[in-house]
Amino acid sequence: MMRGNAVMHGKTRTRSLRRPALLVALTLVWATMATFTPAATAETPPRVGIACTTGVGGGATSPIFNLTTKTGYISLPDGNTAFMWGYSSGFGAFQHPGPVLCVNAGDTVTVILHNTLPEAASIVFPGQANVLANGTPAQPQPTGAGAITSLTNTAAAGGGTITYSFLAANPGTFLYESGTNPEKQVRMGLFGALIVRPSAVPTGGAAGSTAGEYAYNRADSRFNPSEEFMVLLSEIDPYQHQAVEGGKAFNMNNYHPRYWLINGRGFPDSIADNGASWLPSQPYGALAQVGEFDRAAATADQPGMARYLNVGTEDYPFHPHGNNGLVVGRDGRPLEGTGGEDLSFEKFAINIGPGQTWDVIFKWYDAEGYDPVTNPVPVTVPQMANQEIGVFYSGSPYLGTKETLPPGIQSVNQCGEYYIISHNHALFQITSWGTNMTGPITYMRIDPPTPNNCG
Ligand SMILES: [Cu+2]
Repeated sequence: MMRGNAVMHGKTRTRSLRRPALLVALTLVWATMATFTPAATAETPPRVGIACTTGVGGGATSPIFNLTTKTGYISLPDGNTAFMWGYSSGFGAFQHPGPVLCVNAGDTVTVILHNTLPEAASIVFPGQANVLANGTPAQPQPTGAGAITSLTNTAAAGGGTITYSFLAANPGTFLYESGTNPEKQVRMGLFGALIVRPSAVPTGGAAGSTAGEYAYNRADSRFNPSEEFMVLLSEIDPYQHQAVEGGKAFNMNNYHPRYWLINGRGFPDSIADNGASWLPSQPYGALAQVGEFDRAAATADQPGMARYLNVGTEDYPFHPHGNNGLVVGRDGRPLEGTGGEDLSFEKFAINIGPGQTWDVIFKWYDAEGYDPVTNPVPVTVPQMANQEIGVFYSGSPYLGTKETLPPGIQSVNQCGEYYIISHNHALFQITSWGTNMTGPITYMRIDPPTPNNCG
């Protein structure tokens, strides 16, 4: 499988992935790795896409979030589990990663941290200026001997509380994470995403549009809010987690990640719905489900949007197959010149470094307009008997078309939709302690134009 993967990657760099024939190959090969069955019931959060947690109290522009540190376990693709620390939403059960905090630019955000851990803990908000802790400027905590114990003020062990507040001045995608022993606490799971949306439609924005349709205060950062996705990348060294669970010291010189996750899940759990019942502490799926972009309706149809975050210690060369993306922002700042010039750029692989965030707008459209009658695929599609058929394959290379599959073949394809893999391109990072083709892998699912039978 590793060899096949490498071969396929050679092709992805030199050939258009909009070609259904290649899609067939991708779907067939990759989909055979999964045995996932989509959940049948809708969840309160959106079934796919970003599941925001919004603040309560404090008024419309002063959201308040309560976060509580908790311990718990997550499921990993090789059948293992990992002991974790996490920020829970409110006073709720342990979850990994922490809740996705969604606010608007101009909001005064209050985050109250309740710490149940056996050591002091904290939160830093990279990208936010003038953070207050209990009403005074947050600052590193000195030992008095020339060292610091924390990058910011802490909540004491075993029940301490601290209140952070800041003005969310700029739209963008940000991390929040522990500033206390981060080499331990962040690795253990004390992190999450903070999304700041524009407070108003940007100058030059489309009539009838809303502020939430824009990534930044730029009219050219518009996207379809129903096609907004999070790609939060992280890593786990199970020996570190075992040591913490047992109350033992861990020598960071021995740190060696063995698991890599996307939104706190490995593949194939990564493509399960938000709130999937068998992942009670891993609420966030990573399936990017989009419709075919309608190029004929450019003023009405908007692209999708993926917010990438790297909370690990290594570069993650993540890349969605299928198309280039347009990088419109990094680290919570729009890519623009001092005069507001558009400095966005197209990119295939999203080479995201530790601590970075990237905002990427993307489209998928059937560039060749393949049609079984008027414009058939110009290669011979192998007979069914010569195909290795994955569980996501529709039986046809044509979007929106389903064909009868051979007896005994189980298919979860609903309506002739396509699935394109999106994954970390560092192949050692898409493993789970040696179990290959797991880790930070997900799919982009492309639904045929409406009306369709996707249900
Ligand atoms: Cu790839």
